[in-house]
Amino acid sequence: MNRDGRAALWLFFRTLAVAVLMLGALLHMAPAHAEDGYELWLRYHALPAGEIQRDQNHASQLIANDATPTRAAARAELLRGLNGLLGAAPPVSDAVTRDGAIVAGTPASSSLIAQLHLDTSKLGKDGYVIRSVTLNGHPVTAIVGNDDLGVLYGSFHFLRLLQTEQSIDHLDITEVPRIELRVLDHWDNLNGSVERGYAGASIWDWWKLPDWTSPRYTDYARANASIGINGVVLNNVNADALILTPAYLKKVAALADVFRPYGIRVYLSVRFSAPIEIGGLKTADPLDPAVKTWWREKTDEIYKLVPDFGGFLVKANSEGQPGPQDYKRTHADGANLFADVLAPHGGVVMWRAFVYSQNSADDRAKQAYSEFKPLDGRFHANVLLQVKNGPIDFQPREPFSPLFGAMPKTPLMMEFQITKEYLGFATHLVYLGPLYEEVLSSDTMAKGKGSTVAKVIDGTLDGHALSGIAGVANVGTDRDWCGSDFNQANWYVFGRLAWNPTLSARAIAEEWVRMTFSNDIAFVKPVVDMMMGSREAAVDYMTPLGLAHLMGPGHHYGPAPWDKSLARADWQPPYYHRADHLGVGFDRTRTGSDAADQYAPPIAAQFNDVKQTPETVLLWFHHVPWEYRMRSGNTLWYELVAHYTQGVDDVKKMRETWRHLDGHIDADRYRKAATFLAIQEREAQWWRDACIAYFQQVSGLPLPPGFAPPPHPLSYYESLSFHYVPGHSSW
Ligand code: BDP
Repeated sequence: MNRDGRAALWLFFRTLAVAVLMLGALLHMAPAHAEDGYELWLRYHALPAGEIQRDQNHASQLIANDATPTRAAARAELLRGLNGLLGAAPPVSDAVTRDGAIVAGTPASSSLIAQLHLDTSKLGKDGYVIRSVTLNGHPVTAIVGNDDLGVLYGSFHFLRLLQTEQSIDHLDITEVPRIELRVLDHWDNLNGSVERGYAGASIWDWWKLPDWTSPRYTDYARANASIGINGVVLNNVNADALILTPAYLKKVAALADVFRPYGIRVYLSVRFSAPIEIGGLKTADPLDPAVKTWWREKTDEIYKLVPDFGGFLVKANSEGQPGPQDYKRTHADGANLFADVLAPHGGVVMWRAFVYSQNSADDRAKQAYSEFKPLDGRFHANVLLQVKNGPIDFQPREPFSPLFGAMPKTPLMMEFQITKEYLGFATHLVYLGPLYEEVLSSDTMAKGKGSTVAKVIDGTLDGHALSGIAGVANVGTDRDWCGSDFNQANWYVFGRLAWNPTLSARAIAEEWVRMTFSNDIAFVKPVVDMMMGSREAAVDYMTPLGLAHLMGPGHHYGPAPWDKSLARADWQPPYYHRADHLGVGFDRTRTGSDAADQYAPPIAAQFNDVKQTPETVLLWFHHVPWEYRMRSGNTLWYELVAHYTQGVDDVKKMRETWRHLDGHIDADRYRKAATFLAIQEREAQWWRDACIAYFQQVSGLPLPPGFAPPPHPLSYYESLSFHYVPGHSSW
């Protein structure tokens, strides 16, 4: 090739390179992907110009060393957040040379922070201070932890202030979590399915682990750390013993390595009979020396791979799972077996109180209390008893479990469900903040007035140092993580309440809306109102006035108050509603199952008396005649129909609210929520119509005037059947 030819070729390649660079720059400027919800509430999009100007005065430089993985994570998050929110990340430096610097660290790791002489001794491992101070003659914002993790949590808090357009002048914030173990329970199976999961498959790609650790695991850890979640149970409570085999433990260790910088410990659900299934033993008797040795060695093996392993979660003698009672031992014997092998390593046992037996004729709502209350004081120090919020099973509304307040010698851990197994799956917009708040603020009266469930579980009522709260995760492989953008709010509110169970569900909803969608008050206000009303709407169109467990058999989709197809009586809706031509509801008073007397005397007195029982749980505790006069003066039958109808009307209003908000946010997320609300309205209507058709047939009463009759006969609703319902593939 001659000189001209070479020059032409060079010119061609140079032009090509420039074009590629320009295209690259253009692509870089465009959002990496559509608004698909992947960013969750950590959506660091540019703030309005005025806010940027204001905040930039407090972000002129960043002094934060990255000498440990956790501090590196904090620094990276601050840079990422500031870059996104303010359009540019501040320069990182070692010294404060300008007004408006951000200084993040611990007294031990930063001489600048040490100069502040803050008392960090009460912050523990997780607490932090964010304060506007003067350093080297410059006004700066200090984000201070006693430990690296506090710095990370404080960094997320600081970014949240920016995201929600709070003032960051004159900050003086001190935060210490009230509950020690703040855990997400994944009901994920090793085959990739998720029990009661409605957001795709399990995010754990067991097959490719330990070699491949998806970047998604890091984003998951960031999301958890941003709301203070510090523990993750990786696998389903209906556990597969294989998780304890060496091959899987290596995979578990790889996940633990990803989570460690974010302060997240891993835990495993274990199968009680694992010594038989993978250990070659003939028994899993908790008092058998060989069984004890097996668990000791297995636990030691786990800690070699995962030195900060959190411990075990155990579902035993519940719904067919093996347990200590198979060997005529107690739940305490079973829990203590694990406690003893975990104790030398600092691990804990989270032993579930969700037990009920098909052999017991007693009211299912009473069984957990009957089983565990007598064992109070028999558990070793590192056992937490994990109790579902209600006495039965994550229903749209239940009274709080009578175990709260009844076992003062045992740390009780709350178990909430974040995934909406009983609340319309992924597509119904049901914000669970009000449900969690209602339970946490319930007064057990165990030690007089003010003995709230929150105080039981944060350990303050009975003076327990160990405290915990768990939420059954709603996370899967869907791009939006949770099956819908609004479901993300349930993950968020769980974490925020786990940090501080006295926060308000409304305030948390507002934070979340601002971070996830928009700070525009014309959007924030109606959306927060809609979220706050959504749980009551679902209660109304599914199970009003204290009804429970009316859903379809096994898969739990849709209404089926008539269904008797499952073998166990206590899996059949009629067991729960007890409707007959005289009335409806489960008599749990002294004339019935006497479950009400499991509560502290003042509460028991209230629940035993039909007149004093809140109407929200009326039919939970009483079998009430259809013609019974409610507080409104209307009959029970009228109120039941009215509530069902109200639920549907509320969803219609939610759709209307959303319709008016078109244009306030990106089209993709707007459209998805709009479509899901349409599904919700259709299904709410179906719940209402099917339940009214059923109860009308049982009561023999005409529909009260003014209410639309169900469009189909009862036989139509009864004939509907569903296949491949999500969340129900594994058993
Ligand atoms: C029920 C679920 C079932 C769980 C069980 C549990 O339907 O899938 O295994 O709770 O919590 O609500 O163990």
